[in-house]
Amino acid sequence: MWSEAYTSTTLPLDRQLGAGQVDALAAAEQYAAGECAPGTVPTTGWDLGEIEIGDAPSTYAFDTTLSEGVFITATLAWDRRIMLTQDANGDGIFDLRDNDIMEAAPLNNLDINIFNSDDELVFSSESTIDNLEHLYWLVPEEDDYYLTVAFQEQLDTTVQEYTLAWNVSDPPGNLFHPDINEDGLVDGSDLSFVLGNFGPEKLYQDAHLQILIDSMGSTGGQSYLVQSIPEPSSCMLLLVGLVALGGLRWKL
Ligand SMILES: [Ca+2]
Ligand SMILES: [Ca+2]
Ligand SMILES: [Ca+2]
Ligand SMILES: [Ca+2]
Repeated sequence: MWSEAYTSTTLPLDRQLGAGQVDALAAAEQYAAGECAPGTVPTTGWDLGEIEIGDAPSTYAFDTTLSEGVFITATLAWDRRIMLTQDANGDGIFDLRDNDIMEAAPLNNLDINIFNSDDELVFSSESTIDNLEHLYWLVPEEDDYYLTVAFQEQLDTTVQEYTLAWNVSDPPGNLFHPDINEDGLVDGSDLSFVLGNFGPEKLYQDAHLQILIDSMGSTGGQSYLVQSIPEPSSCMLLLVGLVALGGLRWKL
């Protein structure tokens, strides 16, 4: 699907699709993992839930011990209420030609927190101004972790519906073995193969070339993890869909 932002030099983000790129397969896998109520949850899942001001935070505890080096991704989103405050013809509908006015309610403030098995806060996403929280966190040591959704500050309704999506994943990237032809020596033949498939959209980029140059003359027995940039779009796409399904509450 092409985004109008893709061909425009003056529109940075698409009005519907944001960055204009989504990993639809990852979003489908995230959605297929299913809705989970607070409590013990699998390492991939989501919840359309609600929390009332004064409630204890909603807790989502992973059903397995997480290894050092994996990543926790979590995204939390909730609606902003929009009110029609000036309605010239009184039809309850926003009419541009009548100069009707819509105003946004202030945003309740929800946060995501991550705790370890000693109930110590180890990471969080705690924006004070957005109706979105997102975190991507490298687990520093093996432990049993849990996420919470906290109703931090009430600025609108006393009950706030939200959507939380999470997953636990291996480090991004792939393993690169510099002795490409597997003849037991990293040399010019490996280098020429990399250079022949080098560049944007090609098999090898700067990181591969650097590893190969650093390994020249070695037996090339080692593999290296080549990092790629994390992509939060699957959680984001899911949340956009779920918030829409949950029903935007337009108070007219
Ligand atoms: Ca639910
Ligand atoms: Ca109107
Ligand atoms: Ca917040
Ligand atoms: Ca070789």
